[in-house]
Amino acid sequence: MADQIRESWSSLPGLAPLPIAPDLEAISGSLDGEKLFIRNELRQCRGLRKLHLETARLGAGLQILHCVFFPDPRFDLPVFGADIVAGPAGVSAAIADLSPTGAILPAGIAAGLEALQVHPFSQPRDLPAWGTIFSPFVRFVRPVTEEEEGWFLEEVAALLAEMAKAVATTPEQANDDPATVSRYQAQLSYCQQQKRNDKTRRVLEKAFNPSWADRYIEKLLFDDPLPPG
Ligand code: BLA
Repeated sequence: MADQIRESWSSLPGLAPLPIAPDLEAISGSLDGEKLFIRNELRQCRGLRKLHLETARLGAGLQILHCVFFPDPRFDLPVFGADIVAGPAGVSAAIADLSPTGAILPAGIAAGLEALQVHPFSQPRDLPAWGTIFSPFVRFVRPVTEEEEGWFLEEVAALLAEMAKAVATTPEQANDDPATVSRYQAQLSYCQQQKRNDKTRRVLEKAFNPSWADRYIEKLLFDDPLPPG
């Protein structure tokens, strides 16, 4: 899936590096006596202020893929978000969504998602209370077979394709356009809600320490967008 995401970046307009502090690019820690490695990749492009892919491995056990495309609020674009958490027993959580930065998704994107095949996963999962930020199309499952893992990858590929299409065709609006301001507010709220995920915080606090985890979450994982203008 990481390769699929990197591949999707290559088609984006004006793709450019987004500087990252060297101490955040490759991180080592330890959790329950096991080594923890985190790799962070950052890009930006026209329409998206930040493309973030994090891949993490804890010893031979836990593996995490975390990815968010944060839009530039001047563009009527959703947030692409995905998270996969896998343990020795397999993937426990696989979630992917194009989340609205307005009251609802742009009509073109909603129509595109409406037309996609919905696969009959055997173990759908319930969203946590903070999950009100996700769209009605959000996929949150525990995939239990290779077939289901393949379905999830297919659905992510479809979301990435919808996103790329929208990025290519969405015009820029002014900083002081009320729509820009409201998308900025919606992205603040997206970041706020994601920060309520105690499971992410707990893993990072245990592997590093609470103040490191807090800084990592605030500055890298879910940093607030800059006010437009
Ligand atoms: C769940 N996220 C989890 C879990 C862990 C992490 C350990 C519990 C697994 C489970 O319930 O089976 C850990 N995720 C991490 C860590 C990082 C991470 C350490 O990304 C470090 C970067 N989370 C996101 C994004 C989304 C997301 C972008 O970062 C969605 C777009 C969702 N993760 C998400 C959800 C859950 C989860 C909805 C389940 C939470 C719950 O059931 O309470």
